[in-house]
Amino acid sequence: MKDFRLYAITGEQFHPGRDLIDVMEQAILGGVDIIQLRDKTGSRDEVLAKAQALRALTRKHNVAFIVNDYIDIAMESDADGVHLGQGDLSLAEARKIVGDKMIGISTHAIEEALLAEAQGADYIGVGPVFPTKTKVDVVDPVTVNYVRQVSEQIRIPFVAIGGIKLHNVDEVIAAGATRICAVSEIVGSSNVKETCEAFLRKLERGK
Ligand code: 3NM
Repeated sequence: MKDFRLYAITGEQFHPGRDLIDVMEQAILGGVDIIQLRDKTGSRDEVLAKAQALRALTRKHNVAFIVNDYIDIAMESDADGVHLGQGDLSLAEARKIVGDKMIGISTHAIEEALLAEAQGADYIGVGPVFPTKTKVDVVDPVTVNYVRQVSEQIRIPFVAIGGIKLHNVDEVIAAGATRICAVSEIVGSSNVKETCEAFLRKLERGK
């Protein structure tokens, strides 16, 4: 698996009137090295079309591309991987379908993180660190304490997520995160590229 530092997830509700591909290209130009398509509202055909467009974009820039939830669309668009939630397909079933593509799993407690690692996840999401309105029906914030716990106990790559902004990311880095994911702070920014560059400067300093 190609490693990554700054992970951007799509969130079209945060950039009305701005084109998805343009916004994600700005994020890539700002240094994002992995992109996830997360679309909870579109039809399957719409999600597939977006996946194909993002696959072309990410290929052009040599950036990893992940599809949330839709394992079939991840395969059909030749994404680099799929991201699953706790309630989704089991890791063993997903692995049978995707082969050596990446599988990421959202975790909200150390037991889930340990299980995902034992079952062969390629990376885990760790969150929501702070309150977020982007993901509905998510658990209460896990705080930076969970980030610290994971950084001490988990060996596979993990990415901190949930309510992460430029003004609070230093705390997350101080707790041991070396990979950061944001939705609203990145794609809702009036200058997506500069926001990504600012996140990366903070990640660099935190090393
Ligand atoms: N997953 P924002 S939190 C997609 O904790 C997602 O698993 C989470 O959006 C998790 O950066 C989240 O706008 C939303 O808060 C993150």
